[in-house]
Amino acid sequence: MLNTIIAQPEASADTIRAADAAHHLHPFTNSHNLNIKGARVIERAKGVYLWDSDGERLIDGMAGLWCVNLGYGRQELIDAAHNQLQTLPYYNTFFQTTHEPATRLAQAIAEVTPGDLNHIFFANSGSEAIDTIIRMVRHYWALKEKPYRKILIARENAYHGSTVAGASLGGMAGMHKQGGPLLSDIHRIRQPYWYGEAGSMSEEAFGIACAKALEDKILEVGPDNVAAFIGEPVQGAGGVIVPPENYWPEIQRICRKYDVLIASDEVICGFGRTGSWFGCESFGFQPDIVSMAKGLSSGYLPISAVAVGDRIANTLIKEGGDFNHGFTYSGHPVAAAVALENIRLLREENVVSYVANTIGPYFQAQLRDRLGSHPLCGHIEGVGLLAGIALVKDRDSKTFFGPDTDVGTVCRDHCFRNGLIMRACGNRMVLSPPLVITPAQVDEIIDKARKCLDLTYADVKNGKLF
Ligand code: PXG
Repeated sequence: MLNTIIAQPEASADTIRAADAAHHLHPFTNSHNLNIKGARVIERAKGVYLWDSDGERLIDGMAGLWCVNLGYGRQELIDAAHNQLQTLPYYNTFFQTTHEPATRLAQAIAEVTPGDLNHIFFANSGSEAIDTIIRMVRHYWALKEKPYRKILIARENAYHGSTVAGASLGGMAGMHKQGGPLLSDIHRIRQPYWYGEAGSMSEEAFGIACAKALEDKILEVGPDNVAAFIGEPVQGAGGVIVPPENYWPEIQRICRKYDVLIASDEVICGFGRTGSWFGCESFGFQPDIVSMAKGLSSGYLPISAVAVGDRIANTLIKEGGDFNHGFTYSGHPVAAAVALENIRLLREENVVSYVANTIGPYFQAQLRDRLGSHPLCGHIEGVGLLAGIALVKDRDSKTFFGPDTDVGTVCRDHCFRNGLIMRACGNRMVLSPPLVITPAQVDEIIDKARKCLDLTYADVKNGKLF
């Protein structure tokens, strides 16, 4: 049997689907429902397009899962992996050893990150980077003889990964219900979701109120018990929630006041997504520690990193002795070589300024001009090449769909059938296309999105959703 499985050079889509249903458990998926309808088999990709086993072309409005920033099929990234595989496919960095790809990548990340984020720890996924941050900041405070500074403050509707630590830190109710108990010493404050939660408050007043929630929480648990505050500059999986402009500077002021470290989770926002190298630059704050993954290698190979500022790093290095933490594949040479080439291409092709000055503004303007008045569309927010669209029952009275109305999933399925990947986060539709997308391709996404919003609206009107 194993021979047949391995030797099967070109399995038919049906064979793949059958094996998938029998043996493959998908992440964040109702496997029972998926197995009944069968998974769509994606065969190949180029630029911003994917092709399935029926030869249907899809435009990828999500850059995979917010990660394929340079688009698919970049020969330079393929060559970087190929060359590194031939020279040194694996070696670890535990045994008093290092290698060129990991060290050069650390140097390059130190260069592109803002401020004094000069020291880089490697892992393989965003979740592992988040675990690393938790262990590192608590260890830092222990070294500073304040072991009681253990509490991490995060936000409702934040996403920080799917390991026990990531799920605990994140604010996703559905995740908290499964696989507990969660990690202790984690507290959460409200999210800065102006359109959904501000009532009649102005953006400015709401930004201050949401930051004030942090100060209240710090005072509630005791400033001397707090290790760090962590947030995504823009919440991604939470539905692309862009905070009011004054939010992050105010958060920074409060953290500095109580000597609380700031951790920026840049797994989605990093590497150009918001029009700056890192989201914290777009939102006006300087973190003490940063997690990054996804766009670090444009998703071509799994790699993540934690960039550590001088304050924490100097203590760890000078006073910490062994840091008892790490992964077999920390700084994997092939993944590191690809990430380094990815950074080189981002720089050489001026991708970040293309997002900031050309394609980001075009994308944001077209979304608002062409979808903003759609009857289902309550509000559009976004920055750079990130956007979230709130689907509402009634625009004028700002009536949201109830939690049992899966309008987002219905819209997503229409998109999927009509050649567009647009993701639903609850009843918010989100877009995060490759950073190299052209204006004509943006138009194509918006044409398709408009059509699918119409189809979804027709379903709503026909009572199909209730
Ligand atoms: N932090 C943030 C901000 C993320 O977006 C992670 C950490 C965890 O990364 P890993 O590599 O461990 O998955 C993420 C990941 C979605 C979705 O449904 C988003 C993510 C992962 C899976 C699904 O939008 N983001």
